[in-house]
Amino acid sequence: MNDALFLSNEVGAALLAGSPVVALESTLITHGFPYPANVETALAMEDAIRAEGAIPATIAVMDGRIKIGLSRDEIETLAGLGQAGVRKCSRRDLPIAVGLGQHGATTVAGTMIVAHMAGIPVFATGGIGGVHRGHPEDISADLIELGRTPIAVVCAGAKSILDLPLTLEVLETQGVPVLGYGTDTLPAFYSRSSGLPIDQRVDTPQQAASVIAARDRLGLGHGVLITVPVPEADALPVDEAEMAIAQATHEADAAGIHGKDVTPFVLGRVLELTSGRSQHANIAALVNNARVAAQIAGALAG
Ligand code: PSU
Ligand code: MN
Repeated sequence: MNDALFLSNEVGAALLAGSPVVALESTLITHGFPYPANVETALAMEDAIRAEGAIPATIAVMDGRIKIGLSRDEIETLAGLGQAGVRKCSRRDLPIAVGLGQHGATTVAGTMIVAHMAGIPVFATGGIGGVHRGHPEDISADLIELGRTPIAVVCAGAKSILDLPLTLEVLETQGVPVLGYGTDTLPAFYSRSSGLPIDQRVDTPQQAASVIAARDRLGLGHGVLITVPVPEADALPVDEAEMAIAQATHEADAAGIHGKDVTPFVLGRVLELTSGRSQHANIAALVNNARVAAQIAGALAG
């Protein structure tokens, strides 16, 4: 294996044994949530994966070393460093963080790259990046990575801070199948449906695993997006989410925020504007996605 990678003993042993492993990102710890919700959510996702009989592998760069399977202490350390002390790492950022011995939190794109290097085919997160509202030139590196790296990403769709129709267009261009897990429409993260059609509904972990396995049999090197609606009881009313998102996006434009800072800024403002209610839906989606990802990893391994 690549000598920049440092696997925890537990993750190394699980991969050797062919047991199910689920990769997790670290940007949501440093840039997605405030403390202590970030640590609690990261650990709750790990617990949900273990409860399904799989092993969690949270990924980050620590002092230039790519760690796969962070300890609880390492998760606390990253959370303590926060946005200011940790580089947000998509594809372009990984060589900088590794080469210069920095700390890095992996985004969806960054986590996919590392998971693929380590041989972990399934990854759970909350929302993927996409095309930003009003800024069709701002296309998240997540979408391009999905087009070139064979990892299954289990998510709750994308937040409607993004332009969801344009995001689906880019995914189509990139050749990424978008599956709806128990749904016929694209989930809109805080709410269960955006009303937009996905490519195919699947209803079981086995069906999702069959699509992933067929992608490999065909030698197609792209990602698969598996979208899972937030649990009904935890969804945020659409009006409330929409109002907060519209205002936060407007503020980001007015403040001239751009590049990799847009997503953390908008997510932070939505949290404040909904008095933390968005956080409840967010955490519920993350934990649910971790559980579904573990089931799919189990079906793939079995
Ligand atoms: N969307 C969310 N929560 C997040 C992110 C996106 O709802 O925490 C993070 C993920 O790590 C994602 C990244 O990969 O933001 C996308 O950033 P950008 O839009 O700059 O590509
Ligand atoms: Mn962007």
